[in-house]
Amino acid sequence: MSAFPRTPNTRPLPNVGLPTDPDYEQRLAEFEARIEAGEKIEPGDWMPYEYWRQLVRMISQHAHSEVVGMLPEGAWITRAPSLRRKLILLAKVQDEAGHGQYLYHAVETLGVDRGTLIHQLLEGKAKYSSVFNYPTLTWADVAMIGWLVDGAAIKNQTMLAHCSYGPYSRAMVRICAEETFHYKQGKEAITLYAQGTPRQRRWAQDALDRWWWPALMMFGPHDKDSPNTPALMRWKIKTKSNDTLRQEFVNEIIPELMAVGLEIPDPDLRYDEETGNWLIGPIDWAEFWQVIRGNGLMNQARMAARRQAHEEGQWVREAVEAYARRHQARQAPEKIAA
Ligand code: BYC
Repeated sequence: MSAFPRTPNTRPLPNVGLPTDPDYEQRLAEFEARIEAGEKIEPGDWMPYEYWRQLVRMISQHAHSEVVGMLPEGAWITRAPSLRRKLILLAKVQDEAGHGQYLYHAVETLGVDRGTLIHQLLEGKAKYSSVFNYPTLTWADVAMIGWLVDGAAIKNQTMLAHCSYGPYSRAMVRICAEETFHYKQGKEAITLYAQGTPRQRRWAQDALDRWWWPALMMFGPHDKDSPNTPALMRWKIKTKSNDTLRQEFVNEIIPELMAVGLEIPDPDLRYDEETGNWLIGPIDWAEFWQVIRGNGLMNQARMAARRQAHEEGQWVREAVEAYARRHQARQAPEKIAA
């Protein structure tokens, strides 16, 4: 028996169409015309099965990433170098939990409840962002995550704020606002360290050396190796491809990192005058796929921490359910009287 029993899915089934349905082609044409006109698709609207499947896959992976993403930074809350930094970090980690909440809710609008998704994560069957399977070895890593990882996330999520599914796009607007604060605090901290004592400068450079490539991998494989991009772009879930976003991010962040005196850890890096692009060297995709398959430095520790948190939170879930039952029972007589 599973250590994490799956609760039955209680959500209403979504209104999805299959290619074998008699009216599929006509409904698909109407659906695509709405997207083309810039309309949002809302919960309960008809949608092709593949659109629904892609949304559930992507938004749930995103939700898991937010929650697992609390762990590398959370490990430093007790070791923050000042009260100010501790308050900032506490607020940031708390924000990430909130992002997970919005996103699990967004998936629930598609008829899959949170219990089912968390079950998939804890059973090791769900993906989450590769970047969170790397260790945070020094305090400068926490700052570098803010600048690089949140910076990469903002780039990706600003695009997703324009996506065709209403609940996901609206969640992104709020999340991006909060991520901007995360990015700024990380940039401020690294800027100070990069101009600080020789030891602080070494920490900042070392953090960049270790987080640079994992941050670039966050954008996913090259477009030619990205099986989901065609369907996602056809229905405007993504409006820019993995490579386009990665290039935009590189072009923006490299001058900023260089401006504070940091060296980009890429011997092949060069500026292309003709296109105005910074051209990076090859990404180690073998490492990327190893991490995604569960063989990164911290995959096992991350999942062990999530499972422990889930088990230790059982009493909270039971208390919330007991409260809801009591609340409902109290409400019922009032409703009858009304
Ligand atoms: N890590 O066809 P592709 C944050 C998988 S958290 C793991 O290109 P797609 C933060 C991909 O899922 C924000 N897996 O996929 C939190 C697919 O596998 P399946 C995280 C990856 O969907 C706390 C396969 O590889 N952001 O900011 O077109 C503290 C082929 O890929 C990754 C999001 O989640 C990866 N990096 O594009 C601090 C953004 N890349 O599912 C900060 C939402 C690819 O077919 N997601 N895979 O088995 C997306 O925008 C897109 O899903 C991706 C991938 C760009 C990530």
